[in-house]
Amino acid sequence: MNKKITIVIPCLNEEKVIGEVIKDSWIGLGNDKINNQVLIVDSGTDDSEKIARSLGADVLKTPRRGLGRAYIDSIPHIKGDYVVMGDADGTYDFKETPNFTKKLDEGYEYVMGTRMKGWIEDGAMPNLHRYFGTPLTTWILNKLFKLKFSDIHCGMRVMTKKALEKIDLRSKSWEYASEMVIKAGLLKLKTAEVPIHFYKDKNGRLSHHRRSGWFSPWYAGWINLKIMLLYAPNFVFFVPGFIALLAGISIVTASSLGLISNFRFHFSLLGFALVSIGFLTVQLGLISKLFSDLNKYYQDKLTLFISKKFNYDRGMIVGFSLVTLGIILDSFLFYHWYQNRFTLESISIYGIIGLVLITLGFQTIFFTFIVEIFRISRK
Ligand SMILES: Nc1nc2c(ncn2[C@@H]2O[C@H](COP(=O)(O)OP(=O)(O)OP(=O)(O)O)[C@@H](O)[C@H]2O)c(=O)[nH]1
Ligand SMILES: [Mg+2]
Repeated sequence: MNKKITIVIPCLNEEKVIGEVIKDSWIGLGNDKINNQVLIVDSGTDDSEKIARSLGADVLKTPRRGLGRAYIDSIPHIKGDYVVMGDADGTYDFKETPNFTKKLDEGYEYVMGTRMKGWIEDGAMPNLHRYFGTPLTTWILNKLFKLKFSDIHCGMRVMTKKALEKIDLRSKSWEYASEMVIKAGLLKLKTAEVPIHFYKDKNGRLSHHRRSGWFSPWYAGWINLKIMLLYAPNFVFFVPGFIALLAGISIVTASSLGLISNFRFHFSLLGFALVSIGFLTVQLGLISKLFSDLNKYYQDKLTLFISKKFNYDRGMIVGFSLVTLGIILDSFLFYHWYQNRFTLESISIYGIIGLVLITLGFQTIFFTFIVEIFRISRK
């Protein structure tokens, strides 16, 4: 049996163009108004709603809270098994819908349109977006999540309703674009790309970015990068955390073995700072993976090990042991200083190692506490 299709179109004061867009949508849906649906998510104040209803579209009125939020609002009102997403501005051509739904029939779950591999009308995309913003942010996302998309900002994208529900969109604004692609990757959905035509704004219509001023696309890029980093805890926490930790341990060890003779004190301080920053960063990364939404997507060995083996008693034992060991090491130094009439003639590397251990110990104690606070707060 043929799948039912819903085309979801967020709309913010698009009365100049929405009529044509809805007519094209029905063509893309084979004019089957019984099984299919065109759903306009309208947050505007102009005549878009009236035009949409007169052309047989369903209209959901929602407050103006951003493009991502408009899509989130639409989800309970989608009747189709397949969902087509796109703008109300006539820059995408919904007559191309069958090229996408064909892919879903073949078993794909999430299909991105791509303007980069398709056709872009002259003047449809500013050069800055076409040759800088879009390729750069697409490249970063692909690198961070090991994906191979060519146009992550393409507004035309098609997926199964199940895939959309699994993606569980959270972004309120333009960054929804990246979030969907990232989660399609993290959830290992079967993905594909379809080249599309991309048209310039019709006469008289001004894109919302242009209505909001020159800063708007830069801000869109900034929040898209933010969402990429929020879903990349390995890159943000673990890689820098472990590098700092290893570098710090190596420097402190090299200083204490006498392998570093010049600026020994400064190197020891550097090592101390790196160890403590690195350890803290890894701990924050673990907390993000254990107790946030990231837990759904990141079930690696270290996280599983900590969630199974780490508990309050063990954390406290390790933490207090490190602190005690550190205090013992530092008390030798203290004693020496006391005996020597409150002067020290050279730098004590053991004193520095002692401080490192005390710091790591206290960090472990507070990490243990925060983990228990999160555990007890969860039902
Ligand atoms: N419901 C709703 N729709 C919105 C909102 N903000 C933008 N839209 C719609 O989202 C679609 C995309 O907006 P555009 O202004 O074309 O932005 P864009 O296509 O991402 O950016 P350009 O590349 O400059 O065209 C349009 O159909 C808008 O009407 C909102 O807060 N609520
Ligand atoms: Mg547009």
